[in-house]
Order: sequence, then structure tokens, then C-alpha cells
Amino acid sequence: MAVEEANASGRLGAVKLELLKIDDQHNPAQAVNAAKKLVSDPAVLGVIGHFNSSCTQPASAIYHAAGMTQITAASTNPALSQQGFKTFFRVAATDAVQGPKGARFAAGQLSVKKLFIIDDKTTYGKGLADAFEKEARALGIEILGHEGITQGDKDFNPLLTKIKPLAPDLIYFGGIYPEGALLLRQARALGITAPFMGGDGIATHTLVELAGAKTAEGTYATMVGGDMKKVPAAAAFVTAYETRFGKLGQWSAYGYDAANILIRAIETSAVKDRPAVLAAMRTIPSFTGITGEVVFDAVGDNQNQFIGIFQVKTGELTYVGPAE
Ligand code: ABU
Repeated sequence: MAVEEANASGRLGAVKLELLKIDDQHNPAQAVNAAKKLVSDPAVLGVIGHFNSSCTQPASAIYHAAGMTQITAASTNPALSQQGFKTFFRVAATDAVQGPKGARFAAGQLSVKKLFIIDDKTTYGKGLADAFEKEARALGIEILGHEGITQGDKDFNPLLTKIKPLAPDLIYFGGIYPEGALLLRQARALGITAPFMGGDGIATHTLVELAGAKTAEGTYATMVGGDMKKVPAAAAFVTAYETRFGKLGQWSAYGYDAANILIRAIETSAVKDRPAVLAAMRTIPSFTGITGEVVFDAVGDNQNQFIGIFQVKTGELTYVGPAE
């Protein structure tokens, strides 16, 4: 939508932007292949991506070597911006903020005293779960256990059977919605009634679709943003998006803002080349997007580190409020 709007506006003169789409299949090796393919084409001026932190990490080294601007809308592992890559930018908040804020919500609003942590052993999932655990411990929550699962696995019954007699007040999951939905379904089938919570990896209506509305009911998730449907500046985008693609994805507005920032840099560079686009990125002190004010710091992170709390209520992922 951002590319189409830029082309329709004529703001790039006679130039028409072309959007190339590559799927890294949430596989780090495929992400490297995708990155190599993109940098090999001199017409490619920048990248919006990747989604998974475990894909962004190896791909970002390739973009850095090629001097190509990369803006991720969703990869939240804090180490990504600590690699010394001046080509790296992100509009989402990081898990160094998301994890502790989730723990504070669990201790405060949910009065959790003991919990069990599961992560998917990925750069994102383990990083988020570790950040959550550190703050939870500091707040006096008893950690009954912290175990890893493997992405793609389907049977979590052995782990859940071990968790059940521990009777946690909460099960926290650092991971993504496919495994999150399976964990929920299998936990409820075993009679585990403890509330379930995770980060932005499960903060999507797809979790509800995969787990089933009844099973997902009550699940909490932090999200690197708030309720886009209540943001006046996002109203036109939300309506146009949902008319065209269906339900708004949790990261859709972040992808739109990331694309518009890159387009602004391309415009500022007079559509010259990668070094000019990268230099133009540094001249954008702040960008008023539909997700709010995007202000990049020296390492490419957005200084706006807003985290929202969501909960599945009557089958809908519903905004609860800002996380403190
Ligand atoms: N931030 C959630 C999903 C993407 C990632 O960071 O791996």
C-alpha cells in the first residue's frame, strides 16, 4: 500500500518504485539466500524485513556489507541493533523493554506468585523469555521452571504433563503463534487452567484461529504497539487495509510505517543509489507515522518503545492498555 501510494502521488517524479517480495520461510539459511539475492541486484535500494529476529540477524550482516538500508518492522531481539551495522533500523520496540514490562504486568495486575516459562530456543523466543524471567525474579516471582521447545514440533504433552502438578499461576511463552496455539490446545486438553501469556509473537488473531476461540480465551500478550484501530492517524490505513486484505495484522501498521520511512529516504536521495539512500536515512530526525513518532537513535532503534497489553476476550484479541 505504501509503495502504491508513493507511485500514485508522483512524488518520485517519473520513477515508479517496484516492490520485490521474498519469503525467507522463517529459516535463517533462507534469509541469507534472500539477502544475497537482493543485494546482487543494484536496483534494490532498501529492504523492509525480516520478520523473525533469527532471520534478521544473519541477513543484516549481508545488507551491512552491501551498504543497503534495512528496516525491520517486527524483529525485536535487542542484540540486532548492537552489531555495529549502520544499515540497520527498526520501528518496533525491543524485547529488552517488552520482557520486563510483561513481567511487571504479571506481578502487578495478575498478582502472579509462581510461574513456568517455555521458550522456542530461537533468538527471539529465548531472548524474550530470558528478559521476562530476569525481571520476574527481581519482582519476587518464583520461577518453577524454564524449558525450551523446538519450533516445528507438534507434541508438547511430555513437557505440559511435567508442568501440570506444579500448578503455576501463569505459563509464559517466548515464541511464535503456531507453537503458542499448540501449547494452549494441549495444555487445556490436559486440564491445565493456568492463564497463558506471551509476547508479540503470539499477539495476533492467528493465534485465536489456530487455538480456537474457546481455548485461547483469556490469553495475555504484550505487543510492541497499541490498538491501531483507536489511533485517529491510522483510521484511513486501517479501513483501506481491511477492505483489501481482511483483518489487520498486528505488525501491518509497522510494516507500512517502515516502508514509508524508506520511501522518504529514497525520495530525499533523489532515487540515486544505496549510499545516498542510507545517507538520507540519517537526515530523517523523526517520522510521523501511523504508529506514532518514529525517532531512530544512534544504533537504529526507535526511541519510541511503547508496549501494549492485549488479551483474548470473547474470541477477539483486545487491547487492555499500555504496559508500564
Ligand atoms: N517480535 C516477534 C516476532 C519476530 C521476531 O522478533 O522474531
